[in-house]
Amino acid sequence: MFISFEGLDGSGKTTQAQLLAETLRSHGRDVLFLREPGGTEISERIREILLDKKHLHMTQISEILLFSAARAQLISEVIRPALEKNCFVICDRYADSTTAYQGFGRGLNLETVRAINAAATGGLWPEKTIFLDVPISELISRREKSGLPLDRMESGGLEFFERIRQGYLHLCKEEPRRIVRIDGMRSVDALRQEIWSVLASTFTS
Ligand code: T5A
Repeated sequence: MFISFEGLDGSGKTTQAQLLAETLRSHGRDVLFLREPGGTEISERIREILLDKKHLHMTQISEILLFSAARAQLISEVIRPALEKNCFVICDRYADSTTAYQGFGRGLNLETVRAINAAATGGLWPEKTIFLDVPISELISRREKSGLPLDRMESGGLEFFERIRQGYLHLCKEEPRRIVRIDGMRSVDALRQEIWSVLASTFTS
């Protein structure tokens, strides 16, 4: 089974994706936890290029092709082989990030984004996607508390992130059976429980 987590930077996806992986392991399941971009030698090298603030001049088409190249490599080397062994694959971001960030955020033509996603994924999509929805004001406050510097993608500005959030909401409406919006303004434990109950029916069906 393939499950992805989506949301804006700092929305708590990684925390929840890791908790889900731990819970599934405690139920005796084989689980592979991955983050995008990354997860193979080639994909990790592409990640460094994409997040490096030295590369502020990267063109939008280079950006989408690099995210997609990292994904194609991860699917071929890691995700498909794991799914063939009946492993649970939990991915912190997947191709919905490309639609939200490069399509809605950067403003690339959505048909072009769709075609690139189709080529990179070869039609492989998660059974369920959890979208953790958190207001941008809360994300800014979490980021300030963390004291961490912004990477290249995080330097896009407030309007960029508002467009991305609208993109995710659009995707939730377009694919309501796959993508589940969860209000991320709750405690880590309350979210963990809600996500588990949302996914429980998927695990047993
Ligand atoms: N990108 C990626 C694209 O543009 N296109 C693509 O196709 C893909 C795949 C990746 C960047 O690349 C972009 C999106 C990104 O900008 P990244 O470094 O991998 O960047 O970072 P993110 O995926 O954005 O993840 P982050 O690690 O920054 O944030 P998360 O995973 O959303 O959040 P998390 O769990 O690390 O939590 C963030 C902070 O909030 C706290 C945590 O303790 C942590 O400090 N927190 C909570 N606080 C209050 N309440 C809760 N419920 C909380 N849950 C967590």
